[in-house]
Amino acid sequence: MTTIAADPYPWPFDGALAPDSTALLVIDMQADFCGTGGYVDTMGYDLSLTRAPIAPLQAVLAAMRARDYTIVHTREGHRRDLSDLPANKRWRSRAVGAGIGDPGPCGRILVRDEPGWEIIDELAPLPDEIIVDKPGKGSFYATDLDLLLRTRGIRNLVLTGITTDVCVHTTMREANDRGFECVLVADCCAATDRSNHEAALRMVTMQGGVFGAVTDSRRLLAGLP
Ligand code: C5J
Repeated sequence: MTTIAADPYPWPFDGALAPDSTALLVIDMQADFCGTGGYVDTMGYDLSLTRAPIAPLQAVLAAMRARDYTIVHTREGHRRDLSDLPANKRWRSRAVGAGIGDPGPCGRILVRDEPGWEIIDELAPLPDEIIVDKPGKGSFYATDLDLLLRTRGIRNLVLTGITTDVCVHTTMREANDRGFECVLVADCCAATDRSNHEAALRMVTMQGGVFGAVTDSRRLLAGLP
């Protein structure tokens, strides 16, 4: 049995933690979510919250790269002609002064190939790592992520990134319904509101781990085979 310490159970449930069946998901660590002048900054949220996972994530990335785990990065963003941007998503973002598709200090907000859409330098993907571009909050919706994971025989997912309560949670729920065994790494995630982050972690652990389990980088690094 190979597991890591997690709540509410040692993860994964079947003790089958191994690099060939486990992937690290690094969700939306883009300038728009944790960089100065990006989407989250323009909405007026505290960037120190969404930047907090960077250092622990660097340690987890280094350890999992060294052990040959599959690494998947995601980017939320829209086509340059905005043909994949639902009208209500645009309307809501404009209502809070950070219109998706509109110009900002980091280029057009959440638009592909703009500076704000890029993954931050501190967590830049290596050339052989998978990058999944997604128009929505979940990483499975309108992407080939499910196909890529199943083709590699991945069954276990280690979830990190921002934001805990939105894109990370939506992805975890989608993955759990697809039968993937998920763990959320608490200090490698963050929300734009601390209590939302904490609530999102607690939700995972209800009902015996309704969406999987929660660990942290210390316990993950200590138990990683
Ligand atoms: C949001 C995300 N919060 N990456 N996106 O709009 O969580």
